Amino acid sequence: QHKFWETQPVGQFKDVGNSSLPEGPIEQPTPLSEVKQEPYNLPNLYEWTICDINSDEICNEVYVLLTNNYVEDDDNLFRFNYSKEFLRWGLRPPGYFKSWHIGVRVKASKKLVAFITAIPVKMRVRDEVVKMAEVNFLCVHKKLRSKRLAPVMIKEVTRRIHLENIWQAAYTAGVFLPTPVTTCQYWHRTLNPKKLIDVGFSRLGDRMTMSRAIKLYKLPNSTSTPGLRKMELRDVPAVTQLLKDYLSRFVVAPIFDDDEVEHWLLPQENVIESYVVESLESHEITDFFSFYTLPSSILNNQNYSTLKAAYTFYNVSTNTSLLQLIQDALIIAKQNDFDVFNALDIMENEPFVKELKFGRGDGQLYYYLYNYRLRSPLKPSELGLVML
Ligand code: NHW
Ligand code: EN5
Repeated sequence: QHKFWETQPVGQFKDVGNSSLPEGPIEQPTPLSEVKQEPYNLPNLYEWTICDINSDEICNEVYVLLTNNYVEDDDNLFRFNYSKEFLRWGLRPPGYFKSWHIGVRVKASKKLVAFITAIPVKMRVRDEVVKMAEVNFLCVHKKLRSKRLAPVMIKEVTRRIHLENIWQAAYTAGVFLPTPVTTCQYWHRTLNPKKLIDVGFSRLGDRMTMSRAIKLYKLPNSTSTPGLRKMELRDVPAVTQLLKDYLSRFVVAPIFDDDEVEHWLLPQENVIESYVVESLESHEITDFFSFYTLPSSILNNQNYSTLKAAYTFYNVSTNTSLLQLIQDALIIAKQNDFDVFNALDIMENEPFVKELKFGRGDGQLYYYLYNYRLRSPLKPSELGLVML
């Protein structure tokens, strides 16, 4: 059934519900000298390459591969269209390894036909802090699918992660594999109803007309939270502290230091936006929200070629209700011409998606850990991790 995944140190379907198995690593690390020193073999026509994302030319090759071959929705109407600046942001956090940006080229033509990446992250699972990799952007060109290239790529990224003495990983996928840590639901807040309906992203339900939809999703012209402003470099220590305290509530969550908060949250146009609430009296930072920009290509539409989507990232509320913060995020996203604002039902997101007129998506996102067993699956609300 899962000829590859059955061989890997992940929770197996046969063990689901067996709460007698211990929590923690499934297999122990081996001495680094015993990690395979040479790359795995690829089929003869192909070769490994390190994709130096700092190079404009190579970054563009990766961008083109993903733009044409990365994740689509169930009906193949949309395909994620990560921008080059976004890829640079997502792939170069503090301490990143360039050897973890792995490509496959056709030997003869040098055409880039497959890609997989990992970045380092400090993850907390209950009381244990574990150095992990986050694996993402696995992509095989459409013409090379179903040839068992993906397992080779996964083994190769695993080997390079092991060479850095890291033995656990986290990853997400829209497909169901052995065995999810949790299953999350996508929710979508319509900002531009006319376009979403025109491109098939959403439909007018029964007894809903276009003018009623436009009215239903209308938002105030300006934000309501006093002291709300864009995050600046000087806010980094306060935001790190808020995030540290907040993420400690979840069963699985990353641990970010100041450098990581600066990298992941400092605003970058068309990549990541963060807003803080600065108390008008004490000038303390009491709350913040953030969202990233991830457009999708619209496949086969006469009028539109891209859907501009915002995805909620990390939010912390202490003085301002989360509901009001996200309402302000929606207003800012609307002002910035986003068509839709997306969220998963992780962390404390479920109540606000229900209150703020998000609609349930047709996609789910499964979260996985590699070489780390949990006694039982988590609820989405026990998860404090967002992956790009
Ligand atoms: S999820 C997005 C993945 N990418 C896409 O969906 C893009 C469009 N699709 C493709 O490019 C975010 C291909 O269909 C891909 C599969 C490349 C997906 N995760 O080569 P074969 C991520 O990037 C298994 C894991 O013939 P293909 C996360 C499948 O179950 N496994 O298929 C990535 C089967 O194994 P099985 C996946 O269609 C996490 C085998 O691949 C998978 O030509 C990676 C078939 O291979 C997926 N999304 O190529 C794991 N999709 O056992 C990291 C399929 O069932 C693990 N498969 O026979 C951690 C490693 C690090 C550890 C460190 C200690
Ligand atoms: C890992 N980092 O399926 C990446 N998206 O719901 C891998 N649906 O956009 C993650 N099918 O429901 C892969 N509109 C998993 C995600 C793959 C992409 C995907 C879903 C998530 C999505 C949209 C469009 C569906 C188009 C037809 C959707 C309905 C929204 C509607 C708004 C108004 C109120 C009712 C709901």
